[in-house]
This record gives sequence, C-alpha cells and structure tokens, in this order.
Amino acid sequence: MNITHVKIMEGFIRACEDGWLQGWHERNGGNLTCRLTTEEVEELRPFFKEQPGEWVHMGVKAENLAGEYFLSTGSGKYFRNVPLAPQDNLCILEINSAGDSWRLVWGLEKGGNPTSEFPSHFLNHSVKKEATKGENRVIYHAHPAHITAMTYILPLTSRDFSRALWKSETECPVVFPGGVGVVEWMVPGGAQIALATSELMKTFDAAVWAHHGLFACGPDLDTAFGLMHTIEKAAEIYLLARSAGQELQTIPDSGLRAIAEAYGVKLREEFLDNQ
Ligand code: 2HA
Ligand code: ZN
Repeated sequence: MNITHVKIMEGFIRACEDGWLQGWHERNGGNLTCRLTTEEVEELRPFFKEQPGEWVHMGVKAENLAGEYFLSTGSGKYFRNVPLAPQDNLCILEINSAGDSWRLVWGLEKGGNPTSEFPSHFLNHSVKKEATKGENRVIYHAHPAHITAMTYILPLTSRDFSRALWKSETECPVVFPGGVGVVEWMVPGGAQIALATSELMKTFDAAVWAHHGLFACGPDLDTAFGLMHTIEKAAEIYLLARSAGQELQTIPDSGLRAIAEAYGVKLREEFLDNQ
C-alpha cells in the first residue's frame, strides 16, 4: 500500500494535475489545501514521519483550527511535478493546540515549506469552517488567465464582477448565486491579503485577486475545482464576446431572477438592478 492509494491523496494529486493541464499553474503558481477529516488522518497516519518537524509559528491564529491536519502544496513547488513526486511537492501539516503554528508530519522530502499563501489559506479555512458549520474543507488558489485579464478592464468591485460573470454563462448564477468577491491589488503571501480575502470569504465562495488570480473554496475538491473552472470559463466567454465586437444582447436582470427561481437558489439581491 502506497500513500497515493489513499482516496483523499489520490484526489488531491488529480486536482493538481488537472489544474496544470488547464494552464492555471505556470511555474510554481497557485496553491491548494484541504482540511482532513479524522478518518482521512487515520488512513494517512501509517505514512507519517517517525519524528514530526519543529513547530513553526504562522503569524496568524485560528482557535477553531487547533489540532486539525491539512494537506497542502509546497512553497516554490510546481503543480506540474505533483503527480511525478507527491512526496517532494506536497505536505501534511498538523496544527498545534493554540491554532497558531504548524509542523510537518509527511512530505517535502527534499526540503521546503508549505505554500507561501498558507496564512491566507489558514484564515480562509477558519472563516469557512465557521460559516459552513464545518462543511468547507478545500481552499484553492490558481492563476487562470481570463479572470485575471478581466481585472484590467472592469471596476474592481464585487458587484461589477459578479454581474459580468453571471451574465456570461446561464449556469453561473446557479453555481455561484452569492457572486464573487474582489480583492484590490496587494502584495501576495502576507497577512494583509490573507485578512482581506478571509473577510470576503465570510460571505463569498470565491474571491478574485486583482492582477493575480482567483481563490475558490468548497466542501470537497470537486466543488472547489468546479467553481474555479466555472468562473474562469465565464471570464473567457466575457472576453471572447467583447473582443469579437459590440454587444447586442445579454441576459437581463429579470432573466437572472428567473434562473434563481427555477433552480431554487438565492442571488445576492444587492447585485441585481430593479427591473
Ligand atoms: O506562487 O500563487 O500567490 C504561488 C502563488 C502565490
Ligand atoms: Zn498566486
């Protein structure tokens, strides 16, 4: 039995490979984390290091994540290489009882650290765990080209982006009825972008990082990956339509309301016009 046969590890590796194949992870771009269930930790434990690493302070703290375990991509590691050598490019981290430090229990065999965005992931996991009563387990950050391109031509507001994306593809209001949040341009990797993103994630399942990429979350890998994919595809359609010529028609707000009604979802009311 190899660790790659454990279901959650297999799914995580597949998500990394799929993201690479989508073109969302040039070089070491992007990062993925999954909060593990107790059952998953027990399945993975036989592969843990005999001696865990030293505790490393994070600079952010979340008491509701004390004692949790996370599967994470490594800082500076390439998604492209994950399927070839998961043990060198991924890691499993244990969080201490104060919820402010991690230690390595598996992976990164050739050295390294968890993703540079671990503070962002960690705070987002905390916010999402609270907001979804423990359901949300996956946070995914990628660099898809079209949604990033949109951040140069649209006002950087959640309302503008949510409306543009909802109207770019009929399924969008069903997939993300809450819309998408937008974080203004910031230096990545630090506490400021982590706090700004986690504030938005209290009410959104996805946040656009201006001139950088996208954060998406979900209860499992399929949902988080699917949300990333849906938003990026809508952004592609938005840009294709605008590059092709002048817009003659689009989905009206009354149409958005009708979709919400037909599919039993609640759209964020303040993002709709009264018509
Ligand atoms: O290189 O994507 O935001 C990893 C990143 C940083
Ligand atoms: Zn990034």
